Order: sequence, then structure tokens, then C-alpha cells
Amino acid sequence: MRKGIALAIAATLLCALAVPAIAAGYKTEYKMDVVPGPATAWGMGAQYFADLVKEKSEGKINVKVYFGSQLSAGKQTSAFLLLRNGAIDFALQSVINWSPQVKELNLTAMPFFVASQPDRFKAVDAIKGGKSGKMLIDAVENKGVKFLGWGENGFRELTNSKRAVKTPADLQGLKIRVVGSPIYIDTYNALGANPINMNWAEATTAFQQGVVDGQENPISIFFPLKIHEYHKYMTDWHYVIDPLLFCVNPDVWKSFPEKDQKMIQECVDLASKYEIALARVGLDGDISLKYLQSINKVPDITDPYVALKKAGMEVTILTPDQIKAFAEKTKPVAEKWRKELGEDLIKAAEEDMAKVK
Ligand code: X2X
Repeated sequence: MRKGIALAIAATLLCALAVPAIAAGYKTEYKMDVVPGPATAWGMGAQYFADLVKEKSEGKINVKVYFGSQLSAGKQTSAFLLLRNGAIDFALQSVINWSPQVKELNLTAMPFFVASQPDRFKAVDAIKGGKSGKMLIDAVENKGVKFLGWGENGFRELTNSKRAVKTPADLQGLKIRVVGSPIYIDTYNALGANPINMNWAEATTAFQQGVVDGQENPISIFFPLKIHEYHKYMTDWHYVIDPLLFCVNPDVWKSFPEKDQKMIQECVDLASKYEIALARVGLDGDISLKYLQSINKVPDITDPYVALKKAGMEVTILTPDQIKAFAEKTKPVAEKWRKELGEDLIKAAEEDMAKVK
């Protein structure tokens, strides 16, 4: 009996001792979801965020980045639901992968919508910082995920192993791997290609085995992911862009005291600038390069075109007229998706982009 009481007292004391740690409310690890690997702009941006948070919280907040969609068992288009229900704490994710749940996020996947602007980077910045960007953020938050900041995967270019693609005729029948997002299937069907919906986690094996002929992704990703080993031909057409979103589960966010929230937001702001500069370096004149120099974080490759050509890729840069031929073919897709997304959002984006023309 006495032993029992002693044990109960000991247990109570232990609980009392444990309270401060629980009150501080930190998990031993916060899981962060990322699709590609650590050598990409996307992966490096997420890792930089995690490192900054660790440093500024003096080791108390430990964000661990899980690359390669590990947290969603490779299923990148299911990650939004896992973040919302708390299985994932933080994410740096692409609008494409969340567009099945948040339809507004298809905005920048409208074929040749942002790409048709005179300065494509200014145009996408105008969306991110404008009324349409706010509408995207609201759409994400209304679906139960807290937005912290923008990142960028980039304008998406085409690669394949069969032939140089210069006209829509060159694309006929090519098997192109795309993310499982309906607007991409529509776009490639309209272009006469054969779109194959596949997670990124399986894509490299599919390239190796020649199960598909091609794929589309931002140029900044090609070298780190060794696309040149599978595909000889690249077509530069910037037809769509996928911004990235730094987000957090709302309950996880609320669990942090205000001081931590402020610190985490500062880390997102720094990581966002760094990640976007990595995604754009060599593509936007010297703007991103200068920024990376100013923070002393210049990557090994500062001109992805040179790196890919050196690695043996044949790069076709389409002229504005050549791009028009592809845009013509995808007009019905753009019209269909205008209706799906609603005129309000499209008009807001057009107005945002018009301001920087
Ligand atoms: O799967 C892709 O193509 C990637 C890596 O770009 C995305 O996650 C959208």
C-alpha cells in the first residue's frame, strides 16, 4: 500500500517536472514536405528554412525536411490533405500538386497565360503580390492550411528523348509524363501528345526505362536531377509556371507563442527570397545572381543553359511566333479553364499583370 502511495507521489512529481516541456509545446520534430530532392532550388530553399529556424530558436524548433514526397508515400497530390489533418506540419509545395483540392491554384497552369506577358518574372511577381495572389492565399486558407510565403519552382520547359520539338507537329504522339492534374492532361491532349499521369517519385525510373518519351519541369531542376542523362532535347517555351507555397498546419501554427511565430515568419521571408533566386538564377538577367552574391550563397550552376548544353543537351529556344503556334492549339483549354476558375480570379490576375507591362 505504502509502496503504491510512494509510486503515485513519484509519478505526480515526474508529471510536474515534465510540465514545463509540455507547456512550451514543442514537438521533438516538425515534419516538412517537399517533392524533389535536396539539390534542387526547391529542396535547398526548404532546408535553408529548417536550418534558420533551428538556429534562431536555439535548437528548440526542429524542422526536418522530408524530400521525395516521403511523407505522402510518393503521392504528391495527396499531400495537401495530410498537411490539413496534421500528419504533415510544414510544407513547401507546388500549386500544381494542391490544385486537385484547391481549384484556384490552377491559375498559373493556364497554358501561355503568364508566359505571354512581356516580362514573365515581373508578371508572376505581380500575381503573387497582387489581388489575384491574395485570392489564391484565401482559397488555400479557406480549405484549412495556413499560408506563410511564396516560393517558386519555375516556368516549365519540355524535354524528351525522341526529337527536337519546334512545332506542335513535333509533339504528336510523344508520351509526356505530367503531374496528376487535369489541366495538364487537357493541355497535352490539345497539343496532340500522349500525356501520362505519374508521380515524380516514379518518374526517374520511367525515364530510365523509356516508359515515357518526355516530361516538363523548370530548367533549374534539370541539371540537379540529371534529366540530360535521359533526354537529349529541350524546348524552351515557358508555357506555365508553378509558384511554391510555404505553409503550415493551422493547429501547429497556433501552438507556437507569438514570439516564435514572428521568428518563423522571418525565416520564411529569408528562405523565400533565397529559394526564388535559386530558381531564377541565369534566367532573369543578373537580378537573382546579384542577390545570391549579396547573401554569399552563389550556387555551383549560375547558368542552367550552359550547364545543360555542356552535358550534351540540344536546347531549342522558341521564337515568339513559334510559341504562338502552340498557344493557338491550347486556346480551347484556356477557355475551358477560365470558366472553371471563374472570371473574377482571371480578371484580377490580368489586371495585376497589366500593371507591370
Ligand atoms: O512533379 C513535378 O513535376 C514537380 C516536381 O515539378 C512537382 O512537384 C510539381
